[in-house]
Amino acid sequence: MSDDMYKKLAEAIINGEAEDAVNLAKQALDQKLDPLACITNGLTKGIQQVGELFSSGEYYLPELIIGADAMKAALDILEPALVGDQQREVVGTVVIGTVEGDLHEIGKTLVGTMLTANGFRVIDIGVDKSSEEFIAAIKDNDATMVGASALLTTTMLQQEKLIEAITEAGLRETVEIIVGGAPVTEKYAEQIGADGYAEDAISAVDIAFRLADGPA
Ligand code: B1M
Repeated sequence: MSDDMYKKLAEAIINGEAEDAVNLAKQALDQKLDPLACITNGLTKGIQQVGELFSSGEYYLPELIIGADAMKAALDILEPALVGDQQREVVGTVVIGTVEGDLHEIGKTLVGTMLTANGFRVIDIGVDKSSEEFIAAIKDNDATMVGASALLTTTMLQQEKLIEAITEAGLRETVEIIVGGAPVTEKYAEQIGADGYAEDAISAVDIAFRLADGPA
């Protein structure tokens, strides 16, 4: 039953059918399916397929936008179910955002939701955020961790600039920095001096817990 639902969710995203995606997401919750599995095996598979169709020239920008909007609509239903209503002790405060020049928000938001679900206080500053905006949010919220997402090979370079700016602002010893996003690799993260790299939202939580004990 769950495989069938994942397939339908993926198809709704590929076809850019937001209403279908929302109805399926609601059905999935009614059927007590695991919301994270629905996101990972259904919605994410669908949007990856949209990306491939875009790369191969079968889809153009409008289809990319429509697919992403359908995914966001379904995530609005599924993400609250990930967080639940449990009250926990705050593990740490994380400022999370997508770097300057980059408008991709879905993966960053999912990482933020999973961190929230696991007891972190998450300050999501949004997309296309400059180093100065990250730094202001760190200071305003006494953050102990920063998460920077980048989805483009061009904008991943901003992650390095962000780390440099945090160092110049005298905050490098007070915050742990995690980077991620489709083009980012563990090697790149090491090269630019990040404290952690995560390839998906679940490993982002693992890394955040590992780093939560405090700056190295
Ligand atoms: Co864009 N886009 N896009 N896009 N888009 C990609 C990234 C691309 C790979 C598509 C392709 O060509 N196959 C390609 C990048 C090529 C490259 O640089 N190598 C691309 C391009 C080219 C572009 C434009 C330049 C297109 C154009 O205008 N001609 C343009 C750039 C705009 C800009 O940012 N300045 C553009 C625009 C867009 C939309 C706005 C239409 C839309 C985003 C809408 C939105 O977010 N509101 C969009 C989409 C949807 C995609 C694809 C299809 C899907 C991205 C996504 O949401 N994935 C994408 C193709 C792909 O990735 N396969 C593509 C689902 C999400 C759950 O996964 O974001 O990878 P992801 O996040 C994962 C992990 O990466 C990780 O965990 C997440 C959850 O598992 N992760 C982190 C992410 N951030 C993390 C942070 C962490 C840790 C882990 O720590 C802090």
